[in-house]
Amino acid sequence: MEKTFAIIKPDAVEAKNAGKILARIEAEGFRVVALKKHSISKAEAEGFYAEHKERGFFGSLVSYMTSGPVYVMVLERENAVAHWRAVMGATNPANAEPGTIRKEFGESIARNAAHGSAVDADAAREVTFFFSAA
Ligand code: 3AN
Repeated sequence: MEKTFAIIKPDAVEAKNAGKILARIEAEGFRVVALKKHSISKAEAEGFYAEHKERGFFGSLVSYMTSGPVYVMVLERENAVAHWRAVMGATNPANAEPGTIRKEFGESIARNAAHGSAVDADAAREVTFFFSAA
């Protein structure tokens, strides 16, 4: 069994889509290992997205991720990292496949409803970023 880290982002929580996204997570066979509603601080957002700090959208990304509460989660199933990325769909909802979370709930590339770790090593780092033990 593999674990991944996921966020239901501020736009989806604000739009009351968190329950629908959680239902989809369960329908996809994930076990929710850990879950908390959390208001991300500026320092946390800057650390979490440090790989993007030179990008033009970094400031707006940090503002957006701190604009309202999120749900942070540890999810487990076989092939969890790749499967959650597939269920989320492409970063830009306009390019996401029909039936994916970002196609259904994402507003734009900047407000795209969900986060998922890109690779195993990121998942391990991201889980420990928000959870002391999982
Ligand atoms: P993903 O979340 O699909 O791994 P990344 O790691 O390239 O995508 O980007 C992290 C986050 O930064 C995205 N989820 C999105 O919210 C934001 N982002 C990425 N590219 C852009 C962009 N061109 N303009 C605005 N925000 C962006």
